[in-house]
Amino acid sequence: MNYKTLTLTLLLGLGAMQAQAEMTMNHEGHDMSQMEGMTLAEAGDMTMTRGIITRIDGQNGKVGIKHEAIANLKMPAMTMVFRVADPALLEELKVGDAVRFHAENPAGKLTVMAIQKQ
Ligand SMILES: [Cu+2]
Repeated sequence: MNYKTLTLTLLLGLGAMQAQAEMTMNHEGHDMSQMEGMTLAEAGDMTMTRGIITRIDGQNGKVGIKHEAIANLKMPAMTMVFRVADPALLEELKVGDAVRFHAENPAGKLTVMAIQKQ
């Protein structure tokens, strides 16, 4: 076995292991996706997405955002309502504001963790 073949074999082996790990995770359901989210947050993944505020409901801790694609959630661009981690995040904002925000999906509830005016 020459060096190139060995490298290729190793890469294929890694790919198979990764695919297997992903399949295992899919079987775990919600608990696992929650843990994944926490791991990403701990790793400092604060992917910011741009959007426009369409609705503010401070009392219920909700905000409507017309958002661009959210890379860390693999979500396409759309207009939707998010929960906010802390209603205080909405204090400085009003409908029509252009913002940058970071959203996560703990326990299947899409939540804005951080938001700021652009
Ligand atoms: Cu969305």
